Amino acid sequence: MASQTQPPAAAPASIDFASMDGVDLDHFWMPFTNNRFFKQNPRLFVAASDMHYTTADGRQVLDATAGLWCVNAGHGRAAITDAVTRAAQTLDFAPTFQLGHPLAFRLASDVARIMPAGMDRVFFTNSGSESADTALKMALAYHHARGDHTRFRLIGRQRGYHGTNFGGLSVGGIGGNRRRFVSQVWGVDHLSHTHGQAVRFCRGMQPGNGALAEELEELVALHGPETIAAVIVEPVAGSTGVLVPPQGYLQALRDITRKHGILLIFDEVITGFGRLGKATAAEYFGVTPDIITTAKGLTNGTVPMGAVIASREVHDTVVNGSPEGIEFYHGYTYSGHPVAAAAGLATLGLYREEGLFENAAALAAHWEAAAHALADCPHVIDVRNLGLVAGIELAPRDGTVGARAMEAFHRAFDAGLLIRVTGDIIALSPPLMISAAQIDTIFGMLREILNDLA
Ligand code: PXG
Ligand code: PLP
Repeated sequence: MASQTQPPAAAPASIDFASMDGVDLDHFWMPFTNNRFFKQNPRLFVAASDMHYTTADGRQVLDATAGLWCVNAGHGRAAITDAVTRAAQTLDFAPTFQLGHPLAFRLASDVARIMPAGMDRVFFTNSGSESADTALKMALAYHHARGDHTRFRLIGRQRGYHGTNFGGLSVGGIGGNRRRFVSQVWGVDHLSHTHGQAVRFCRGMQPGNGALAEELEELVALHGPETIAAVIVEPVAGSTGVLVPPQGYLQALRDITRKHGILLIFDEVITGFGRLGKATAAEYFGVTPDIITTAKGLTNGTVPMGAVIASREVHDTVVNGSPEGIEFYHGYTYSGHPVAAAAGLATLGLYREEGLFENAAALAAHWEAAAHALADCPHVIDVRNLGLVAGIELAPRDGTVGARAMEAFHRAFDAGLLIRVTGDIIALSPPLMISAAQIDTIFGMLREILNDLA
């Protein structure tokens, strides 16, 4: 009956932020969640600091996933929370449609500074999903501004994840996310994912496989280059289980797209901001796309924000090639929100001052060795890694894909370790402030969990 009658609302000033007292689980329809299971078996965090969460029952949980791949500088960093507080007190909100405020411009400059050469025009969004849709629309606007009116096709990849809005969903390659939503963007096609003939237990990059990128030539031949606007890929696919590209693959995509006048978009929502030990995967792989999408690590997850970084060429074509007036009919109420921009400025400052990208790079070899040491554990059928990312694939239980990994997830949580699972793959991506000792703790705990798992 409690769900029928609304409880009296608490006065916000009286809320104890770290308390579950009086919390009703009924009203919040949770995203990507088995709501019925969760509400019977709630697992809740009430606080976080550096590498650890505190659970509602007062336990410490070591964060091996940087929240959801976003808390790259570690939790509760005072430099960021202080900046957020001061920004909210100074300028709670200001429009960026035909108006502006200093923080959005400052952050755009700071982002541009760490992007590949020539990529220095920054459009703000509120999430990775919005970044993906913004990038796709930017590509269409670019061709339109050039008078290339027939380029409308968008090419994604199987097992790609570009968020859940209609554009990103359409170029995305996860059947379960797409099938129920029939009205998708028209004219989309997909490349094969890069995990087809992947070498199992491969350390770092997969061996070269030019044929995979050559598939793009086949799509170009099929559809005609004059119909293709853009190709969007994650440099390393994250959500579908850490799929590391073959040597030379991204450069081959770059060469083929350039040859045919197609824009190349790297979705760096996960790989951006130090995950591979560099500011971007573009820098890590030495391949410069035309557009980069980011979110997550931009603000350390503290305030929602994303950014789409366009090359000077893409920006100038759209802005200078449009009639007088608004050049790009696109934007969000909260594009460049002052509180989010303050979080971004403080976050990028922390990355610089603490050398967090360099820390990730320095620990990558230790991380790789610790991950691959699990190769002899029961159920493990593959281990893959790059930078501070690892995927540990388990054999599925008969007939119940995902059940074994989900049990590992619950056991890990109860033992004090936060991991991510997708299907039967465990995906790990700790805050970049992690130490070698904490890496050993993560993989030591995982070994015990896997040894105990049926
Ligand atoms: N692109 C990529 C490459 C992503 O990884 C998005 C776009 C969408 O971002 P938003 O902010 O709209 O969620 C993502 C998000 C997981 C997991 O468990 C991954 C994401 C989000 C939630 C969970 O792997 N990636
Ligand atoms: N729906 C309505 C009715 C709106 O007025 C707006 C923005 O003004 C939106 C959706 C889009 O919201 P946002 O700009 O936060 O994405």
